[in-house]
Amino acid sequence: MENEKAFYKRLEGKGVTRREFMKFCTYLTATVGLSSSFVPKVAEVFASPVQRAPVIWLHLGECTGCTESVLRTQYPYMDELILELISLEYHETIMAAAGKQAEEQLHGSVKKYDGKFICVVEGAIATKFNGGYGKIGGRSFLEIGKEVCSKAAAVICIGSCSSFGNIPAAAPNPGRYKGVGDALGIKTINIAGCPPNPVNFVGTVVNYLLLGGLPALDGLGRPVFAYGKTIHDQCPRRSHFENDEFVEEFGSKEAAEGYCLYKVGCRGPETYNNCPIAKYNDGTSWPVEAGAPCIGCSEPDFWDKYTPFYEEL
Ligand code: FSX
Ligand code: SF4
Ligand code: F3S
Repeated sequence: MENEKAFYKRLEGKGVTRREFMKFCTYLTATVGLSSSFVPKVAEVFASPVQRAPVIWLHLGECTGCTESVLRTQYPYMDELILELISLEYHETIMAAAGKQAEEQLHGSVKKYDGKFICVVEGAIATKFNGGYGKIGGRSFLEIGKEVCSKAAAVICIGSCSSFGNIPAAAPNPGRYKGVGDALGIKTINIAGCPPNPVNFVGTVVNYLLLGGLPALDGLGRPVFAYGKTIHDQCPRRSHFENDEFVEEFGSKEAAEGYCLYKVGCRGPETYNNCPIAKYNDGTSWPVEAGAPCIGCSEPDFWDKYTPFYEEL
């Protein structure tokens, strides 16, 4: 109770009312596919957590867009996410330590939380020449991944690079980059997308803390609550598709009228993600709503498979 009071006070100090926070919890509960009776329990996970899961976040072959995406989680603010929900032990983009000190922090936290931490991996792993195409502090991504992931309670791949290889693995792929599961031969939870929606990451962690386990996954390791349906099946432009009302050119009258983007390359019919429902930037918009076709960023090999973009395949 005391903890809870202190939590709401901290939120207030950041200009977030209890009502706004509850609104976020309702959105999060619905996104992870739980009934509304779970809303108070989801709020409790943030407000008075029984345990804060230790998290070690690795950056391998990637662009840091996934971290940028998570940093834009409006509720909970990133510092709340770090301090209230998880105990972030290592994260190169936002940690103060650098160089030798950072290396020590990584080794120290792996040792301290052996078998108990969640390893979040951002980025793919180079496998050619024993991993020689990607290194940090003299050690290859392959070596770091093997060591850290083997000691984790669970490995969450954030983004399509760690999930499936993605852009680092796009042809001709000289470093023979692969997704983490593939490179290390392990099972991972894949929060696909380039970048993924932060709510799907937060939802997966909340599911873990609330229900003591991981959410149901599809055949590609993606949580079904987020990747169970295609973009096309949830798209507000779907009636235009059915009525043969297509945009043939960007900037046209049809584009202004919000017609279907299939003929300008929309891959929504074969892409599994919850963008039309969850949206980005705190529910502001998503590619198709902004007039851009879906380029299939949450599907394996999307870069090779779906280019050239903006053309009907
Ligand atoms: Fe990959 Fe994430 Fe795309 Fe970038 O790091 S999923 S290139 S948005 O940032 O890994
Ligand atoms: Fe399907 Fe894309 Fe058309 Fe939406 S815009 S209906 S996802 S093809
Ligand atoms: Fe990616 Fe398509 Fe959503 S490009 S962000 S899956 S609309």
